[in-house]
Amino acid sequence: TYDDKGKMGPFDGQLFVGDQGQSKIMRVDLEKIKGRYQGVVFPFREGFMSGILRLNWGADGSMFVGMTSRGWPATGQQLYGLQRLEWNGKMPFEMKTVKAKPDGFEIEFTQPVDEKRARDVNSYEFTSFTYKYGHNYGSPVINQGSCPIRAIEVSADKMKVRLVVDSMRLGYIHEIKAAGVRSADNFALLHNFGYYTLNNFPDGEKLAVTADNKVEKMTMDHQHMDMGKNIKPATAVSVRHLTRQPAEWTKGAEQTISLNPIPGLKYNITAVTVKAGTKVKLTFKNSDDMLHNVVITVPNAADEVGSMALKMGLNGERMSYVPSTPKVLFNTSLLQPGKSETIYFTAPQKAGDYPYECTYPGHYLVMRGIMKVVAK
Ligand SMILES: [Cu+2]
Repeated sequence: TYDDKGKMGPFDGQLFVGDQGQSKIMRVDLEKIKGRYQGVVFPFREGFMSGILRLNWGADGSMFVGMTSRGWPATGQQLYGLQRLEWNGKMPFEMKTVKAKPDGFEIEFTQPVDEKRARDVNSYEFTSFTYKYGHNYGSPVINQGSCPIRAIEVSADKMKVRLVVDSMRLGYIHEIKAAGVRSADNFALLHNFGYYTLNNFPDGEKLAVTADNKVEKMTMDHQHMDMGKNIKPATAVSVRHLTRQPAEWTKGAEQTISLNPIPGLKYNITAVTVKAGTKVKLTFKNSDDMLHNVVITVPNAADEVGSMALKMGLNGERMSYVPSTPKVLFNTSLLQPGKSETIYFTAPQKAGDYPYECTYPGHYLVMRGIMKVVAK
């Protein structure tokens, strides 16, 4: 639904889109370049009670949010719901919009920015990517590439930042992170990322790169980025993810667990008991039409690990959405529909309830179970 009278404050003319599965509302700003629409999407409001289906304006300018999770599970745990969203009149510090430029982007903010931080190349990160489209559910992210920033200029009123950006690609989505930008009052952004889909470059003047606006990431950051690329994906062999039976298990596994997804974002088994120290063989067969994994955590860590996975963003899929934290004990790879994987592990020595969950974004709140470890 469009905001046509500034009902949500600074976002007059923008489009709000509800998401059923993730129970959140996104904010979209479009521009027409050479006859074709393109634009940017930001997170707007999260944490609704059920799956969002319909947004509509009330006579008082508030937004009515109609919800259900019947037939498809949602992050909001209620079966159905109706909530009302109202602007409290306070100006949030947000990226109001992002516009394409012939040589980069211009970010407009809702409040004046701190100039020093806004001029700092380390305040931003730009990455382009696309999706591999196909008949299976859940297209993977492919062809990621970084977009180095060459120049930054802050407008006189401090409301806009113009960036000269390399390696922008037509037909690609550009992730725009501005985590380091602060308002003049030193507030962080309420949401510090957005996604711009570039169909055409606009005409217009390019920004001349001068000694004054030129920027370059320090060598140190390049090293960081390279190190990031060399991080072993979670599919590499580790104790957490052994896909071959250990040689010392001469008598084989002592217990076998077979998991598969069932409709409604669930596992076929939601509770399993193992004795402490048991040699376990766990097979996960992804018989579903979307991507899933199995991640076993230490007791009471399911929510924390699930939300860490959610924050992995573009790196998530490469890492099977398994965050690097000691709270993850064992995990399978992220499995494409129709694929199957077996992992081998020794059950913890300490008795307790060890959760297992799918950490694919949006699944962990519902797709989970408990591995109960009992004393031998
Ligand atoms: Cu899943």
